[in-house]
Amino acid sequence: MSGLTKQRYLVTAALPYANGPLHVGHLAGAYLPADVYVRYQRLMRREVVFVCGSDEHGAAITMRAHKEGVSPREIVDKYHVLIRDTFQKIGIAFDIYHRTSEPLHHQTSQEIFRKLLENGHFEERETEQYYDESAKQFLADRYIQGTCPICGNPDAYGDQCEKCGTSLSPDQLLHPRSALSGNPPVKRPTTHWYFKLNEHEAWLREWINTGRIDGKQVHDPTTWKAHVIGQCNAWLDQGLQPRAMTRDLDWGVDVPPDIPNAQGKKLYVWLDAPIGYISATKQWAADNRDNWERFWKSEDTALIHFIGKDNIVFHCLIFPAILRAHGEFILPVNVPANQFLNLEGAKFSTSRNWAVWVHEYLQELPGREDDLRYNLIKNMPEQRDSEFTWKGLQETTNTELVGNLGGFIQRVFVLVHKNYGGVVPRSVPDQTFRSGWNAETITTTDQELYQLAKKLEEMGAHIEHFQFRDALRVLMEISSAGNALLQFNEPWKVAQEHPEQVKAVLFTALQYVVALSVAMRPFLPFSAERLRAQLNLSPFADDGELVAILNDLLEGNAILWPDHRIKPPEHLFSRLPDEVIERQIQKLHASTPREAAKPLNDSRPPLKDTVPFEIFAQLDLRTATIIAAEKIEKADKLLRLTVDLGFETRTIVAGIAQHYSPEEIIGRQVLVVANLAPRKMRGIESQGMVLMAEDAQGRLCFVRPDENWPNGFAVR
Ligand code: B3M
Ligand code: ZN
Repeated sequence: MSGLTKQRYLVTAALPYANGPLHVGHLAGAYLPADVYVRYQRLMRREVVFVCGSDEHGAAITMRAHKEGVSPREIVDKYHVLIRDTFQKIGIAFDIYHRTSEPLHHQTSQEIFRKLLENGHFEERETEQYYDESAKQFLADRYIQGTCPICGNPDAYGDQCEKCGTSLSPDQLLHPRSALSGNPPVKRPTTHWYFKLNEHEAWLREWINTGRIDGKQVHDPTTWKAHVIGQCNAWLDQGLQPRAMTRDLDWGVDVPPDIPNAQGKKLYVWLDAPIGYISATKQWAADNRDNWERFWKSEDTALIHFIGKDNIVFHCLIFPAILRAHGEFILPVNVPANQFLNLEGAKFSTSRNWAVWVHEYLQELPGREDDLRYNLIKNMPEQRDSEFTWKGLQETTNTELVGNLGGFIQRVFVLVHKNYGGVVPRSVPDQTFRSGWNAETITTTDQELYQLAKKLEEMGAHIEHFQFRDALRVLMEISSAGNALLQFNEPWKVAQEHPEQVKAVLFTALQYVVALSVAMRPFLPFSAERLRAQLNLSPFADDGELVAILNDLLEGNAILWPDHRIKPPEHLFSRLPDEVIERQIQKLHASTPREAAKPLNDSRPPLKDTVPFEIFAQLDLRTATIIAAEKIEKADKLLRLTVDLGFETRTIVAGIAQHYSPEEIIGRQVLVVANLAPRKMRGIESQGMVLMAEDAQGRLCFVRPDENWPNGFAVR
């Protein structure tokens, strides 16, 4: 291709915010692909360092601390440990799992900030920003809530409406309020350092699309994913603007204090977080008596960022611009971002607890790390969004791991023990048998060894092109061919008449098993290690095992020799029973807030989070009377009501048709939420809401004044 062969690899995986546990969507998005890639490179004896760590700054952390009523420090300490341990238990083989709260990181970030400032890459700008007078602080976008101008959601955030997904700026919110106090914020002037991203637009466009900088080829764009390049170009086409790289906050990396006006200013989290990759490398180098600059300042290093698609602009445009503005650093040769994984037909949602938490999975399904890894790699959202389902996990485990892969290995072990007492047989050269790749083809062990090498190369090529699903498919094709080899030659039947042929078939099958044990390692590290032990081979050193067997196979050499003794058969995988899957499906549904009330003895719904009085006061509740009611065609739950508010009449669509007939409610007094954003239901605009009480069976009754009261008066 482009002759961009590199001497070493620096692989990064997005630094998770230390504000909550990991779910399987995170794994499939960035960590598993990175881990497969790194493990493969180690098996190819390539120098690779794999860094990650906790992202401990930013509103994600302080919001969580605010919610739990503890300090940001307590939050990051708790989740850093939980996440680090979870990664380790699911087999993500980082060389270092660092933290952005470490002094080394603060120092590194400050140095880079200073260099950018000295080189004239910032401009100081004064702008007006929202400030909470009672909390006495400026408000990050996330800390401003208000009504979404697009969908009317009253709880949209200053950066995004989570209901309709629109990204917003705080100024677009209607009726903004502070998430800290609930008060309307005021505008105050403040000064920040803006990185002149606009000055980098031209070379970024060239670099992304052609892989060239100043005419020099530094990456191969044909290996980049189309959706990554597409997203970058969409940003570039809108024109890049200067971006504020500092914030008024009290948690984060300080702007170096000797810089004028630094007082109270912190680095923007998206400036310091990617620098976390550099500080992690520095710490790794210090721990291993190595030189970090080999990895960040040498064109011989391939820097690769594994991330989810929501981080593309930061890793493909903003961070590269910062690295280049700094002047000493290399740029990534690829950013193989994944799309999103969904869960049982819906998006993962931390707030609704619609998630499969990895630490809980590890506890509740012990010993099934590889079952999960396999399923997630098979369904990895490489090119488009994909989905995790529990039934799917059961299917891949029982059919593909237990049935295909485990079944083949088990049969070989059993046959070798039955026929040869567990000792690898010595077969005569050129003995022929049917090939596992095609029943019609008569083959020899030599030809099969060559075929095996070709398949391993095919698998490796997919991994090098970030096609992990395809690589896994090729792995399973090797196992399927092994099964077919046994099926076509039936060594259990012909043992008596054709002992030489049986020897050759089982000898060949053993070579397949050894090849699988190595090829499984990137995807299924736990089972690969167990299989290695069963084969009575030394444990993995992750140091060129794959390239070693490839060289042997290509030279026509066996990779397991006659007279070697293997251990007795043991199952590598086990079936996932229905009960386990059913329990997990139930748990998932039971733990979402809406469902939570049902199965408990006390079937009253759980209390919602406390809200400040100011939020309650924003609701405009009024007395009203229903003056007309009618059924709505083809909507058997809805009634169309006309209510008199004293000063006007309104149409309200209410989901009460299964509880009340229109006739029985006309003339009834009710309470109405009068300032609810209008909503269309069945084509009718509903201009408010009638308050109802609901019991455990879902029955409804009206809430109303206890004596006849004039309409249109406030309820408080
Ligand atoms: N913590 C955002 C995220 O988890 C962020 C990634 C940082 S990578 C430098 O989506
Ligand atoms: Zn919205």
